Amino acid sequence: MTTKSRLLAAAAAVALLGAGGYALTARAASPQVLTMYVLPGGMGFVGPDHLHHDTIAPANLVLRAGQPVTLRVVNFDDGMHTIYAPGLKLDLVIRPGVHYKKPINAATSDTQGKKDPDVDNERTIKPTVSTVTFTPAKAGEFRWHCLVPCDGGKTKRWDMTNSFDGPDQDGFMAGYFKVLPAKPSL
Ligand SMILES: [Cu+2]
Repeated sequence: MTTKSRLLAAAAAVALLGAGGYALTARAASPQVLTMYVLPGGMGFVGPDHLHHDTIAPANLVLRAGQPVTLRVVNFDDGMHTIYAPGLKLDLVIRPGVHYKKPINAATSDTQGKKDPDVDNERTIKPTVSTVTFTPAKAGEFRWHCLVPCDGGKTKRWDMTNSFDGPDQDGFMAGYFKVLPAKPSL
């Protein structure tokens, strides 16, 4: 960097600081990033039937009206899911995790007589990340749920049965976005 360009850079920095109000506004507009995880049956939470179920966690998130948010959903399941919240005009399709060939390892449980086909199957899944960025328009409580009939097999799609407040089980394939009122402008 030449002396002249250093001076120019310093002048630019001073100009930015001088426009303090604008700089603050620009920073506030960058999206809040929140991560949710999709856990397949064998890794998911335990339901009242004492079985592990497909789970999206955390199921409940706090957002702010007018504040952009990027949802990152990391899917460790080989199935597709969705985060559908019509009140927020949100319909995120969560791409399935991808199977890969597991190297044979004498220390893994499948060589020790503890065969659990579900768990062995799940250990060979490379997670995928699906993202969506949106800005909640108004404060309130918005329920989401998964539109894909999931949680099959021995758990008999219990996740897909109704909670007290809507379709699918809260804390497994349903939850809430709590949107706080917009921050008053400075
Ligand atoms: Cu689902």
